[in-house]
Amino acid sequence: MIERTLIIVKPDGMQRGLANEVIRRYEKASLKVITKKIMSADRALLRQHYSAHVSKPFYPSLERFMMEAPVLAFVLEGENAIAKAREVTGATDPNKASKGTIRGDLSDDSQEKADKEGRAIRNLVHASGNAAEAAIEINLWFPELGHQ
Ligand code: FUP
Repeated sequence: MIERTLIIVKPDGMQRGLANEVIRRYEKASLKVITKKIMSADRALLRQHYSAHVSKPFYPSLERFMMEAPVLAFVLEGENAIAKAREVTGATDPNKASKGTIRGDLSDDSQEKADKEGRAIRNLVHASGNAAEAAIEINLWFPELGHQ
């Protein structure tokens, strides 16, 4: 099935100049960038985007991290785009992410280090988790596209 999914290059990826490398990796997996924009996420947007996590202890540090620098948000389209993008992205904890994935190859951070230092995991990218989340997130970050 042709699907769309939302990717965000987080502040660590932007600060390290990895946006083009990240896009290249999804494109290599036959996913196409439909639209993209650099923007500064504000609190209201992040609270909606991370609505499942707002009440968790790590949320304030996650919000701080996501507001550290502008991010690059983009929509990918392609066959099984949601699962394929998650594969290319790798596991949430970069220390557990496989080689060949964005997080496994390009991030040295880990959940353990982040917890010890009381901060969010710097794992370079966000990729929508499933079809319902993808639809909500695309609408949230790209309302100009109209309902998916
Ligand atoms: P993911 O689906 O990979 O984005 O991961 P989750 O939805 O589980 O978590 C959302 C974000 O919160 C992740 F990118 C990392 C961050 N996080 C932390 O910083 N610390 C934690 O203890 C758990 C999650």
